[in-house]
Amino acid sequence: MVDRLVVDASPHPFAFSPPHTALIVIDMQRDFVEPGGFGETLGNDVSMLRKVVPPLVAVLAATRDAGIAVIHTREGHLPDLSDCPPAKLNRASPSLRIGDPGPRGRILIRGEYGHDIIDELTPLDGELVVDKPGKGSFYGTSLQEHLEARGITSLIVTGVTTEVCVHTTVREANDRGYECLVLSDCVGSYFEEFQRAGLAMIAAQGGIFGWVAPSENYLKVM
Ligand code: C5J
Repeated sequence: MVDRLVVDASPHPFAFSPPHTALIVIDMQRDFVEPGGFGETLGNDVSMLRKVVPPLVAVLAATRDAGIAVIHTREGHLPDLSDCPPAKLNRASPSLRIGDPGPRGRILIRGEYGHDIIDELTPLDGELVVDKPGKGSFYGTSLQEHLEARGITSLIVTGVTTEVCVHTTVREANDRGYECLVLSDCVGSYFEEFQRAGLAMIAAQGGIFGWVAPSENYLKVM
């Protein structure tokens, strides 16, 4: 594996060492991306997120071919909801709350069909799947220990949603010293304006949380 690659990115080129890098695919679960799940119950148009799937499939394939580590995350809760704070459970007026039975199983509950990752992005054996109770991928998980054990210092970030779980994860990672490149067409939001602003916030102020690039720039160097 080559030791250094450079992606044309904003606000400046992103250099990374493939053996010390992981692609993180955040919450590409049926509950967010398909009708009948958590995203839709909150009143969102889930078709907005489908557009990230084709570029993400290409990025996942190229990353696996290059031998770079792949990590998937899933947001969700234990069946007894003991890890779901009341503030999260009771917020808003969804048509179905977390834990309620929906067309794809109980909403956002581990082990249910809707909680799992969409077929196009199914994890391979050996790829880490991080189950997280929160929006960030570090809170309440062993992700940091896993990254440290493997000497991973850079993250290529993809998944949904840009302004919620992607942003929270990038901010958590940035504070822990990880360098994050967010692939702009491989992250998605239910809201066009949040997608635009969410990406702009990451690269603003000299890259205050990280770097942003379209996936074609990443694929060019793979
Ligand atoms: C949300 C997420 N939006 N994965 N979760 O509640 O972004």
